[in-house]
Amino acid sequence: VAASASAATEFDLKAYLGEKATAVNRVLDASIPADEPPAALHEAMRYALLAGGKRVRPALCLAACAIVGGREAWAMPAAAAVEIVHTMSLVHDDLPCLDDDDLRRGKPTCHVVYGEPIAVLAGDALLSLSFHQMARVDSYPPDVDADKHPARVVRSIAELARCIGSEGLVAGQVVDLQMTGSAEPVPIDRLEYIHLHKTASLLEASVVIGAILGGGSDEQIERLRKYARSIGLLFQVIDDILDVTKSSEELGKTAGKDLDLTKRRQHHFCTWLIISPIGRTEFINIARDRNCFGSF
Ligand code: GRG
Repeated sequence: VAASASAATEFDLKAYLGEKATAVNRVLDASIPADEPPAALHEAMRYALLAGGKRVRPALCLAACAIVGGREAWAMPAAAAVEIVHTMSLVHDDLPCLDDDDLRRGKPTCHVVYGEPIAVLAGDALLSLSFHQMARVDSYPPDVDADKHPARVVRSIAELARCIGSEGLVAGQVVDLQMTGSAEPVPIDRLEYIHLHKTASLLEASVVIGAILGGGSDEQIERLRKYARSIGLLFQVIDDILDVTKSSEELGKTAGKDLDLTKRRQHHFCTWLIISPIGRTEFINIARDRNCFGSF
């Protein structure tokens, strides 16, 4: 117990994420041709995909694969795929018709650099690329179980498609959009729906796919799904808190956008109080300075 406790405290998350990001970035870099036509499209795709980002979803995918006893290489194409989907969702989210943002990952957004039509199409092509990346047989590592791996890949593709479609990520974005125009308070269950779909469902897919490709049992997969949904929810709550407590320079994107809805702010504030006493004073002071509480 002592040995495992000390191993647990010695785990360096930052180093782990850095190591996985480097490995995934290599695959991402190789996934889009740098100099094949149509140049503008490929340039825009590479610009969005290789612009940075923490690569949390691929790291979760690889970790889930390893935790059920698989080799990380078995999940590497899928790890790249979930990051590609995430990136395309950011490209589309930043468009003038949605969030209309001009800063992402510390750089001008895709549509600011390449124009709106190319940014839309780059997002489309990235979505297609993500499934290609997972499905192509030449991406299968040589040491996979040839009998079981193809079925695991198909199951993973179905999982990803479900988690990002009209029952997942896109659904969350639509409900978020509908709430944005509303003057009514956002009920907490509606807010949770948005977070679970818009953010948690891709994290869920990342973890579940990693576990499937690692050869996890159904029980292991479902337990990891539960874990992923929980951290997905927490991830979005923290993301919203950082939106208030950090500057645009620190975030690499426009700060203060997500808390613009007065009523939604109140829920975020309550959630913050519930989940984390750390930095509470700092949060309150900053939020008060920026007049974030509205009628709270
Ligand atoms: C997926 C088919 C399909 C369409 C996209 C526009 C849209 C539909 C969805 C928007 C989803 C969205 C922007 C969710 C926000 C999720 C979130 C918390 C992003 C920040 O993630 P980080 O912190 O960012 O991992 P980095 O830049 O580090 O990757």
